[in-house]
Amino acid sequence: MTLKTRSGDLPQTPWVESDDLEARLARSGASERAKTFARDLARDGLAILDLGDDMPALCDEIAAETAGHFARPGVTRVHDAWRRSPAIRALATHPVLLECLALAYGRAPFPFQSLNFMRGSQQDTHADALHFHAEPALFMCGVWLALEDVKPGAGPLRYYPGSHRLPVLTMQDAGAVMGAAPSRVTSANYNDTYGPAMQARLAQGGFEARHALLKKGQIAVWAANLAHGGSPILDPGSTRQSLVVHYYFEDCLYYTPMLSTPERAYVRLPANIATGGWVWPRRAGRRVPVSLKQLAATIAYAALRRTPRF
Ligand SMILES: O=C(O)CCC(=O)C(=O)O
Repeated sequence: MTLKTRSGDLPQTPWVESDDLEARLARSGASERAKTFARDLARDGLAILDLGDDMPALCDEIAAETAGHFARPGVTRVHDAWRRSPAIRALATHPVLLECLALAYGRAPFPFQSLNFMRGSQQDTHADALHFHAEPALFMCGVWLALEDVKPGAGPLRYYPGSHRLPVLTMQDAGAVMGAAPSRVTSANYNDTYGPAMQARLAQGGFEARHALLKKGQIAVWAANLAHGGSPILDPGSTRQSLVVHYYFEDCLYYTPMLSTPERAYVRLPANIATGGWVWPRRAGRRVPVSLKQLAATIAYAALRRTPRF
């Protein structure tokens, strides 16, 4: 399968979000597995992928390479362990996964951050499009890997099939009063506004929750605007080891909607896990300026993540 790489030729809407997905698939020459993946993602906003017999061993490597983080008291979630975990980088850059994402979106994907969980996250229902979004819209997705079989009482990933087709919900849509400065966003105005507004939309649309009871080594990919979160942990002693990798796509403007106002996007300079460098945000093929403050914060964060912490 080939992708057009000249910026003017790139799709403005991910193929899975467009009406002519089938025509694209027919012309693609992609594998049946990749086509099924793209159709599932288009229909439900979440698709499950099996990458083969090597996956359980890769899961064990990821668990071993990140175990030290979780040995520290109270740590259940680790950001960006990929910088010191070859196994996370191997998963994030798996050629079949990248092929499937490229087919589904029509642009080349790149993994930009990782999160490891020891237990269920119990995270409130949200769409990633509030936290990481792009211009053109919806060129972002999440990849979730089960590092062990997920048990029903361990707080499985919960998602609402079809909810990715709803309009993107912003903090402003949810009724949050936002100032010009990013620091005005608080967990209180997030919890008081975004969470209830999301629940109201799902109830109004009649969306029903489904739980991703994946086997060790299986992957779920969700669309940027899919409503999802972590369900309650019913078995207090349970683990639910998992890895999330977030992806952006080439030649977009990357920003954090939660810290943006309608007048000013909080532009991001995402890492590229495949290269260890950064990907400059672009609009219509042209670089978009990133503030010195943002540049310094990005470099400082990356340096900190390289430091051995266990
Ligand atoms: O793993 C989970 O329980 C939820 C993860 C999640 O919502 C996210 O990474 O956006």
